[in-house]
Amino acid sequence: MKEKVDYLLKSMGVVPSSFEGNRLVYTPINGTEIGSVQDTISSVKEMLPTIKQSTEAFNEWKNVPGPQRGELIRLFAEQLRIYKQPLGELVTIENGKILQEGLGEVQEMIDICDFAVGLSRQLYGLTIASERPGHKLMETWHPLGPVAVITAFNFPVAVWSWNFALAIVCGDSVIWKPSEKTPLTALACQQLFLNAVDNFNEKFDDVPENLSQVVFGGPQAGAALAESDKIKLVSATGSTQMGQFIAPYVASRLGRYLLELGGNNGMIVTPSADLDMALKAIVFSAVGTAGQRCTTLRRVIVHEDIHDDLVRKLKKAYNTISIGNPLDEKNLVGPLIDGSAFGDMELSLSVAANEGGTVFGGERVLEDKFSSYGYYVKPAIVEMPEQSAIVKRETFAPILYVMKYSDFDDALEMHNDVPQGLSSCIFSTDIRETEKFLSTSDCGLANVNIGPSGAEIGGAFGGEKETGGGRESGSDAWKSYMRRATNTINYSTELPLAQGIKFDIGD
Ligand code: UN1
Repeated sequence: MKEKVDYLLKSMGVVPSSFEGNRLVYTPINGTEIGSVQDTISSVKEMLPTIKQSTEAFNEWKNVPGPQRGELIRLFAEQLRIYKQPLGELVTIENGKILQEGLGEVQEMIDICDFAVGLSRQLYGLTIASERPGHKLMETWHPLGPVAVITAFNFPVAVWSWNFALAIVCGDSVIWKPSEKTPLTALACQQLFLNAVDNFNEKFDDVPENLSQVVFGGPQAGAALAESDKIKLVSATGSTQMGQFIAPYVASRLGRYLLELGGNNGMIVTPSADLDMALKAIVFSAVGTAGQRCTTLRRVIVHEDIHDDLVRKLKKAYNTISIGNPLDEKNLVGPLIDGSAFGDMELSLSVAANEGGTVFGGERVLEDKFSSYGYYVKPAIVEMPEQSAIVKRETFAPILYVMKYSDFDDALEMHNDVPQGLSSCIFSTDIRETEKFLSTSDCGLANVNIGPSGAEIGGAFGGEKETGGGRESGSDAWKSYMRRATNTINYSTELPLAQGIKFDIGD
């Protein structure tokens, strides 16, 4: 597998030997080593030169016109189009998601870049009616500064690109700390970006050095970024615990953060639902990416009249899912990221059983085919008598809890009664139910007749409560990467005060 990784990296222009170091990288496919990188940062002090370089890059880049900044991202998207296949394969080998999803992740990068290119000409402000004669009131948007992007293993490249593409067109510089589990895809992205920089500089020669930097390190590297008041936005994706670790550093200096943390995404299935559609949506969103999306479906709340039928059909579908090497197109489920993820899954299933759950699936498979370090599992369905403590916790693995309801209002209440608030959905053909759901779900994403995962980039992405409140990706999420100024301009010869205040100092 290492030869394959070296080949993929080289095909994208990365020289693997130039990054080798203390941190070993393994593929979840069979647990073998596929490379290594050198930790660059383990203390605040070590981070200082990187931050200084980023500030210098920002001070130049912010003066480049928006549409020209967009051109750089257009050229980056061109690289992504050319190298979609090798980058998608590298995502699959480093992260374990099936190739269709690895390629989908690169497509998501291309989509956000295209969005950002258009945006680079649309960083609109407002003009507002002033209460004073001869005055103009407006809001203008300005580049913010160096942005730190901390990403998770499960979407190693797409989530970075949501932040990166927007930050660059907004005139910011970026320091990226990828997950310790997926540094090689980060190296590839950085190289593709540098290719785009070369192409850009042939025309404009305006891209400052260090506009994009990648740092490797553990939680201390994240903390070092979060602590620095030179970092104007810390955008972090990962578990709620990670957010609880990073946010206080930023909060204590009253800095700005954008968090996209844990989800515990639910689906309500009502008696009027198209069950075949619901079934397909459940399977994709519960077992896709081996249950390791922040948008993965984790809870189904189904009406008692259709519960048994749905569970029977679900079990049948689960029995036919092909699990195995994610590079093999026939498989729909690849491995978990590592042994610790499998340990969490096992623990949650045993707690669920103690809390009255009936567990179907969840066992480890293919141990003999791959090495003992390839953690393949049969996705689990757990019928729960009620929404107990374990159901309210996010386990980053393919565990689907199924619960019954009889009264729709109780189902809505149960749906919201978890600490997380990322994504949600309802399957129903009754407009009264669907509209009530949309106005009641307390999640950042609420869908009708579609699963909770697999959002398009056009909408704002993120959630409430423990999910962290941030919004990334499309819509007006770009505003997080800019500084807003309200401007009042007096073009009259008088100096009237707002609120009609008289303050006459005489002649
Ligand atoms: C994540 O898991 O952190 O909506 C992001 C989705 C993907 C992004 C998931 N577009 O499932």
